[in-house]
Amino acid sequence: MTDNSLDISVVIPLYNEEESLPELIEWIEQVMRQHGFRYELILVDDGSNDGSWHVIRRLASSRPHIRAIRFRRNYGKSAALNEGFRIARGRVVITMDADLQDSPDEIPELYHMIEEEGYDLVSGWKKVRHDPLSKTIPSRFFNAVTRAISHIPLHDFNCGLKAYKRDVVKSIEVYGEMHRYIPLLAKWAGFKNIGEKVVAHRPRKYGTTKFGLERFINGFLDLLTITFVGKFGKRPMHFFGTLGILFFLMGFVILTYLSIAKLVYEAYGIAERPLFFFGILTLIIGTQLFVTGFLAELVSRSATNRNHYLISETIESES
Ligand SMILES: Nc1nc2c(ncn2[C@@H]2O[C@H](COP(=O)(O)OP(=O)(O)O)[C@@H](O)[C@H]2O)c(=O)[nH]1
Ligand SMILES: [Mg+2]
Repeated sequence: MTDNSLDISVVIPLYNEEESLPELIEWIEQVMRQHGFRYELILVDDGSNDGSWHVIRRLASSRPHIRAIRFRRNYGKSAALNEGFRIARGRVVITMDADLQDSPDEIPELYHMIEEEGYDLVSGWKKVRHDPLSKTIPSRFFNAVTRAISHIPLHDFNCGLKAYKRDVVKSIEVYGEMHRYIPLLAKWAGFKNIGEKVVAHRPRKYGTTKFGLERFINGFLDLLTITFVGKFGKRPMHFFGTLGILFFLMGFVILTYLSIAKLVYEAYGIAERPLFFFGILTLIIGTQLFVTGFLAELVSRSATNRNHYLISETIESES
C-alpha cells in the first residue's frame, strides 16, 4: 500500500463544501506543480447533503491523483481523517480543511520540516485567526487545558492544517471528536518530535462553520477518554485495581477496629456509629472498583471494531 516515490498525501475531510472544492483543488495543484512534488489528494466526503460528491466526481474524472471516499452518512471529522489516513500512501501526510481557511501555500514548508528537519508531526498555528469571538475564546481555553494535561507545548491543537510522517498516521486511531487531540495520540504512540509552524488563516469564503458548542463539549469528554485510555487503556486494572484496593483496605481496617471494640466491650453498639456505615460503604466501593477493573480488562481485550464505517463509494485511480 505504501509508495516511497510518492512525496505527499494530502488528506481533506469535508462536509458540505461544494463551493470551495474546485478552487481548493486548483490551488493545491498549482503549489504542487511549482515545487515538483509527487502527490495524491485524498478527499473524504463525510455524507455531505449538498453537491460535494458530485463536484468530487467531476474533478476526479480528469485527475488521476485524486482518490476519494464517500461515507454513507455523517460520521464526523475524526472518522473521515481515520479513513483518509488508512489509505494514504505518501511519505508525508498533510491534512487540511476543505473550506479554504487553510492555505495550500504552507505545504512546501511543512513538507520540509518533516523530511529535512526530522519532525514526526508539525501542527499549524493560526496565530492571526479570522473567526468570530464565539470560536476563538473557547478555543483559547481548550488549548490551555490540553497543553496542561498533555505537556505538549502547542498553541493550536485543533488546527486542521498538520503534517505527519507516514508512520504516525498509520500508528494512531482517531474516532469521536479526537481529531483535536492527534498530537496527544501521536505522543502516546511514541512519536515525540512534535513541532509547530505559524500558518496563514483566512476568513471562510463559502458555506458555514460546522463546529458549535455541542461538539466542543463532546471534544472535552474525549480529552478525558484520551488521557485515560492513553495512560491506562492497555492496563485498566492498574487504575481501578489500585483505587479498589485502597478503598477496600480502608473499609477492612475500620470494620476490624469496630469488631475488636465490640469484643472488648460487650455492650458496645457498633451499628450506632457513623464509622460503621462508612466502613461498609468503602468496602463495597472497593469491591466494585475491583470488579470494574476486571471488566475493563476483558473489554480492552476484545474491542476490535471501534472504527468500522459504511463506505458507499470510493474512487481509486492508478498513479
Ligand atoms: N469529515 C467531516 N468533516 C467535517 C465535518 N464538519 C466539518 N468538517 C470539515 O472540517 C473542516 C473545518 O470545519 P469548519 O466548519 O470550517 O470548522 P471551523 O474552521 O472550526 O469553523 C472543513 O473542511 C469541514 O468541511 C464532519 O462532520 N465531517
Ligand atoms: Mg473552517
